[in-house]
Amino acid sequence: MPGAERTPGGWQVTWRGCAVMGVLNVTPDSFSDGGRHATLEAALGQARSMRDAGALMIDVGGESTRPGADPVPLEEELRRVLPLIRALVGEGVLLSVDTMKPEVAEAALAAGAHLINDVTGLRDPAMRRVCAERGAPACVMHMQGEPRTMQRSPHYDDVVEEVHAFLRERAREVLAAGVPAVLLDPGLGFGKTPAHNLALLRSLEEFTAEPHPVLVAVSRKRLIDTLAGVPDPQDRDPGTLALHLHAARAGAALVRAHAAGAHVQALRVQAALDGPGPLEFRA
Ligand code: HH2
Repeated sequence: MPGAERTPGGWQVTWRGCAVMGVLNVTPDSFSDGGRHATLEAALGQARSMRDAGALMIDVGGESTRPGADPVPLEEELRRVLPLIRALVGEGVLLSVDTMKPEVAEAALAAGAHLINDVTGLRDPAMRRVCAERGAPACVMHMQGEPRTMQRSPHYDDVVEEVHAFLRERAREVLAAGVPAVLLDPGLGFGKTPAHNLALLRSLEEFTAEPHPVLVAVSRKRLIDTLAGVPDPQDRDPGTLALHLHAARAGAALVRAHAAGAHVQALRVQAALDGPGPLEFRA
């Protein structure tokens, strides 16, 4: 599993194998965990349990990106995420913040968060500037269109080639703006049909061959319903695990998951199976 070490200069993350980014949405309307962490205590409890289960980092989000979600005003998003970020930074948790707003990114990084996860791929130059000035790495995700309308009629001539070209170009642009490091994410479910998502999952090696770590995030998404007939997002963790284990074997550095503990366990077992040497274990 990758290691994260706190050094006097900050966190040092070694991307070796695949790690877990635990999802923590403090929103009333996220598609699978909306309303579950409405109080600071509930959110902290969930974050601590994911950390204790071995998640490398926690991804805090205060605005749902599901298709058709209503935009959240800046003040409201800040009100949702900042107290939680401050508390978790105080507990030494490695923190990513899922936001599309440069103002939220700025406040989150000023409060001690470590990474910005922007589903718009840092297309706003102000977002690139904030990350660069604060010396924060960023996750660059591909999305066709906008969250509200992205699932209406996504179209690609060659989804793998187009998403790959977008990520390569955007990574170049973000790094050129002075952002110290990027993670790349094909953005499964963001302006993509089930066939597009499957094509990307089957071609992940093309992305993981890039010099940047790759994040894969299909946790509880509708693709699992399409593939296995699971209408309730709460019931989709087994399908999520199957897809994320596949992603890990294809070289993903990070999987974003609601069921963080189950992922840590499954990834450890898979890593032991795939490891080069004789299995070492305590009897
Ligand atoms: N998916 C969601 C949110 N953030 N970030 C990245 N990098 N990649 C993703 O695929 C991704 C993401 C959607 O999932 P969730 O947070 O569970 O739901 P909601 O957006 O409704 O809060």
